[in-house]
Amino acid sequence: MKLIGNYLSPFARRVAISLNELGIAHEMENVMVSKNPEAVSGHNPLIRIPTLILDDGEVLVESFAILDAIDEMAGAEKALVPASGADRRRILKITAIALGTMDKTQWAAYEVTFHPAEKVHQPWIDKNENQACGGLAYLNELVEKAGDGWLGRTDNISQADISAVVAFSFARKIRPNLGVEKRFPALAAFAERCEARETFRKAPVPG
Ligand SMILES: N[C@@H](CCC(=O)N[C@@H](CS)C(=O)NCC(=O)O)C(=O)O
Repeated sequence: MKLIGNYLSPFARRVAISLNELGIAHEMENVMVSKNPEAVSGHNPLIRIPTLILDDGEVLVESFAILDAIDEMAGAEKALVPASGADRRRILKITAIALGTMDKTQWAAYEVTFHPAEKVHQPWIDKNENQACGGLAYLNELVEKAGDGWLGRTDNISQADISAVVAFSFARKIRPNLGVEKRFPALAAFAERCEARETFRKAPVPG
């Protein structure tokens, strides 16, 4: 299968890391949508990444839907989100907060990327950054409670851990003004632990 995206995109990166954790072989087609929309437009009408092309040509879009599909392909034993019950709800909630954190971080960055300087609205950036920090604070507190364990209280890494770390590493990279390492030290340490895994190192945030 082929993943269209890039590792700066937290949405594409969480899919790539999840594929690695699930042991699903894939090839990465490195695409920056803003520079090369044609690489995506033929597959995804929204012209967004991640877009996953399966070996039989079927195309999957939207990271949450892709993650759900690859969990199903890997089977219940390996799946990164449990199939049912309180464990599933807990992990989906943490994952949703991590995903919202990615959204808010990206929107703060897009305000500058897609507007000329005189049209940038600083209160909108502040609002989004504040919400992103709310998400990171929640995740930081969970890490403190989890101690040496995983965020969703699972035996092995789950989607909650992957998405939380990807959200943190993305915010650290594209909003250096927020100083997230100092503000959320437990999450920073947890991210360092996860980023050292081979599955994360194979999908590195670009330098
Ligand atoms: N909710 C989507 C968000 C995907 C997304 O926003 N991707 C960005 C890259 S980080 C993109 O393709 N942006 C291009 C655009 O929306 O014009 C997901 O989780 O897959």
